[in-house]
This record gives sequence, structure tokens and C-alpha cells, in this order.
Amino acid sequence: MPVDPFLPLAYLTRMAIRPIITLPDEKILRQVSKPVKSVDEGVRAVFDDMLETMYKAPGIGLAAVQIGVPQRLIVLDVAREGEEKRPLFLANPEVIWTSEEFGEYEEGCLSIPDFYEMVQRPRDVKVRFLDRLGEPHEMAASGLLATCLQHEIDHLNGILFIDRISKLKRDRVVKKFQKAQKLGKL
Ligand code: GNR
Ligand code: NI
Repeated sequence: MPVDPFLPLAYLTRMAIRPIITLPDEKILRQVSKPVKSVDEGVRAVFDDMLETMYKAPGIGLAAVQIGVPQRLIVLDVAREGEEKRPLFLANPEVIWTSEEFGEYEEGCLSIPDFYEMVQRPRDVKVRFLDRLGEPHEMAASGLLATCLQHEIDHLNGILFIDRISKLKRDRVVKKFQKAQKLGKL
């Protein structure tokens, strides 16, 4: 029986820390990410790079577009420092319900370093997604997890948390990053 001697590239990949795209690179960050057709080895390789990149940063969530891959993939881990790691992998996530009540959190973003601002969002959400093996799930979330899920799903739609604060503050932070790049400081 003929056997293909070439290994699929995915078998050769190792987890890697990838550079995180930051402002002012809106060309990438504003892209609307595409759903994955199936959760295969290639997708799992991206998931693993995302997780390693997120832990190294460190952050509690990361969308694939933040490492320049415009696919609808998210990793999350809201476990606190010292607690056991509890990574979540979500492919093609969809918000299927939001509470009427809003909550407020001080948000930050690895793509907008050293900037933090209070953001209001629905307090509780239900999300449907495929896990790392492609199995479908529905999950209810509240608190920091609900905030982080919404922040990451926003990334998949090209939305940044600064779009949810005042225009004055948003324009100020975008200008700061544009200027820093011109001065060669990014
Ligand atoms: O690490 C992160 N912390 C955070 C804090 C409050 C609300 C959202 C977040 S997500 C952020 C990582 C990130 O930029 N994900 O896209
Ligand atoms: Ni972010």
C-alpha cells in the first residue's frame, strides 16, 4: 500500500510565543475574523501558540487576530496567580444571550499596552462554541469571565474596548500610539 512519506506540517509544529499585534496596527486589528471550517490539527496548533503567548504576556484572554491570524478562535484563563491553570479554548464562539443588567470592569488589552479604562457590558452572558476537539458547548458566564468573553468576541469582529469608552479618550490613546510609532518607539 502506498504511504505518503510527507508529514502534514501541523505534526512538525511546536508551541511558540508569537508577537502580539498592537495599536496603531488597525489594519490587522480591525479585520473581521472568519469562522473555522473544522477544528483540526492546524487550528489546535494556533490554539496552543495563542495559549503560550497569552500566559507569557501575561493576559487572561487572547483572540487569534491579536497574533495576526484572522480566524474566530479565542483562548481564556481567568484563574488567579498561584491557582491551577484552567485554559478554555473556543472556536467560532457566539453570544446567544445577554443579561439586561450591566456590570463595570476596568479593562485592558494586550493590543493596547499600558492603557486601562472602565467599560460597561452586560453582566452575564451565554456563549455557544466548539472546544479544542470540535465538540459543541454552551456556557453561562458572569463576572470577569463574562467580561473577558465579550472583550475577546469583540476582537473577532474588529472591535476594541476603546470603542466602548468616550471618543475623547479613544482618540487620545490612538494618537499616542501613532506618535510613538512615528518616533520609532514601537
Ligand atoms: O489580559 C487581559 N485582561 C483583561 C482585563 C479586563 C478585561 C479584559 C481583559 S482581556 C486582556 C487580554 C486581551 O487583550 N485580550 O484580548
Ligand atoms: Ni484585548
